[in-house]
Amino acid sequence: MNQKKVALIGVPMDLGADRRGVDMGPSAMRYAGVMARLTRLGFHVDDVGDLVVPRPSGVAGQDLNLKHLPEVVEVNRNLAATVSEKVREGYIPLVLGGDHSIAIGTIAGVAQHYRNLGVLWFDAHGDLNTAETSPSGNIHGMPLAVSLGFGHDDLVRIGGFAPKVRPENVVIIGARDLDPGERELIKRIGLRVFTMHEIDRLGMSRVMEEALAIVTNGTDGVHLSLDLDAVDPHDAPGVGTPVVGGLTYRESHLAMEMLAEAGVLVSAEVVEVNPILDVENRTAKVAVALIGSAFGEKLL
Ligand code: HAR
Ligand code: MN
Ligand code: MN
Ligand code: MN
Repeated sequence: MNQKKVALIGVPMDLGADRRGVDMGPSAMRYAGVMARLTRLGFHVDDVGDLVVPRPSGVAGQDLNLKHLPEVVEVNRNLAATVSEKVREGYIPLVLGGDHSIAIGTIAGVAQHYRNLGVLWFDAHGDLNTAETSPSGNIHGMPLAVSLGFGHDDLVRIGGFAPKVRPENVVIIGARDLDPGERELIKRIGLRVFTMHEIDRLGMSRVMEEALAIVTNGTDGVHLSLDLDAVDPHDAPGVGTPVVGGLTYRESHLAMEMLAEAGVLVSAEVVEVNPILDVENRTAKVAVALIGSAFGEKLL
């Protein structure tokens, strides 16, 4: 039998965000036992280690409302190449962030092989800003826009083609903090966003049924982009931009369990874990537990 293989790729990057500390996310998730968790599920796990993240070169990109643009581009180019190589070798890449700007590189690498990629984007935020709409200039608020083909050319063209994904193959789940420009883009391109309001009304089970139907319709694989700030700060306090009113521990697990049952996952990233702001590594532990569920761990 062909054993399923997972490639762990750490990206200790925090230059896409204002608050320092998410660069320690990969260490925190390794410490919380991500390797053993996946091995126990029967996966062959290859930890390729951490990518090199350059020191910030001062104020480059500020004038464009794109903080640390050259560094973010460099890291994401390397990440795209690493992810693409691992997919070619038959691995499911699992990227440990790092701030959410690294989704640009992960998706660029995966989309090289899956030209009709579906994306499940769990987040309190939309990550649909461009330099023109961003209130902060932080690139971690932009990666989904970039993957859809909106934003600065240096970001959009990573991997040599654009867009990486189409709006009809993407859903956001858990949103509760959307900027005006993001709302406008969502309406313009018809992106399906399951806000907390819909999760409250329909329940996570129905939301995931609908979300999975969308991301598997006419696609050749599904990418999971899991921002830990989708989870309520009560359960995941160690994130840079917490927003009250998020997913409960069980709602987030149910979502991952249903994703695993669908059997469509081809790549994943887990981002925005900030050990500096955490309480006894709680958020990294939640992250690793959710990874377990997404990769097939069952309660019985
Ligand atoms: N929307 C805000 C901005 O663009 C905040 C985005 C922030 N944070 C994240 N990404 N963690 O999901 O600056
Ligand atoms: Mn995010
Ligand atoms: Mn977020
Ligand atoms: Mn609780």
